[in-house]
Amino acid sequence: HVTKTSFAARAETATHPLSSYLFRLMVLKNSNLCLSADVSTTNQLLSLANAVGPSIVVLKTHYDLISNWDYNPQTGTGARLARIARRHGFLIFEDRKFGDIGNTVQLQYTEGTAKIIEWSHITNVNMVPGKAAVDAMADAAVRWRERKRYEVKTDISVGTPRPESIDSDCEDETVTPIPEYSLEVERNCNAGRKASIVSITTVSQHFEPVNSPRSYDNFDDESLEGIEDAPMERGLLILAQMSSKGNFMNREYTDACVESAREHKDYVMGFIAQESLNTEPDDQFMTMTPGCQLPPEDDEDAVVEGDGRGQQYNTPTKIVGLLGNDIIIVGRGIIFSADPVVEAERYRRKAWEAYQERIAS
Ligand code: 5BU
Repeated sequence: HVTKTSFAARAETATHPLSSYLFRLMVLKNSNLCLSADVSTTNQLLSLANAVGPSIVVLKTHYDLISNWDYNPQTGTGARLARIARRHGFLIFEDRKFGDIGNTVQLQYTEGTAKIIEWSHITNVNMVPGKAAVDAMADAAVRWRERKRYEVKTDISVGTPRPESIDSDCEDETVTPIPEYSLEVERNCNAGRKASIVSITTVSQHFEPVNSPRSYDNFDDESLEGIEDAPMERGLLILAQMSSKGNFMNREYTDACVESAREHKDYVMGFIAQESLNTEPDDQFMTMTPGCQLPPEDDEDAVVEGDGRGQQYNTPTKIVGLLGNDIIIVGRGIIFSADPVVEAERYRRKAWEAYQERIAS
């Protein structure tokens, strides 16, 4: 199912607004590269994102690999990464591989320490527990978007409704008003399932103006030309196939993933898979593919097979050209190279050439 349709044309027909945005970004940056930023500290993550930003269209995170992840929603690691993403024009993809009952994944997605939905445009789900996980995440995303639109309209941020009993003893809690705006913070303890206002904030705390002062030295303003803001949307990739040796994702499982994606076209952007899974004329899904490495530049015929720990590698040419995937996901191939910026460019070029050859053939 290798499509020869260009990314530009697919931007026009994509059913998901984030997919459409991502296709346009790909055309603008001549890039179908996703960096898997598997580093250990917040500083490493942010510097890498800032340095490699111009070459990539997606940055994949495992937030739980970061030893000092700062959970503050306004000033923490997620919010800072989101600002870098906005500056360079790339989407953030938290590779969380949610895999539990619907109610639990919904809470893990929107609540808890990391509040992934707040800073990550895209995340993914392991569908082994069944389709309900996807349904629940789609539902959470709809409610998130409505809440965000409400916040923008009214300048207030609304907390997630909680069962009455949990909030009933919150009277003792001291809630500090945000001094900058010196507005009374109202805490509605007994709102039950009704949304309660927990803090007042301005739109600019969530959405930094495009022409705000840049705090990163090596950022090239020119690269922003033509890049518009990502739509206020969230997207999901279904984990349909894995790169690791001996994985249990068989055809029946993969088919169920495709079925679920078709049921949620306005939320599911596509798949993490090893081949394109668009089989029906209406299928508009994107495929992102991990397990990608290039042989060293001075030994291009060398074979890179795996990492000795179950990972299996293919080249960008095979992944994009032969198997029809859209975006390559590269981690150690770039991060562990002598110069990640130069190496990211080499991967970008190879994957883009493979795409150009695919649509020209
Ligand atoms: P690598 O360093 O390029 O091997 O890293 C690959 C990344 O992609 C790493 O973060 C994995 O967790 C992730 N990954 C993968 O390798 N294979 C898969 O099938 C899926 C994710 Br899903």
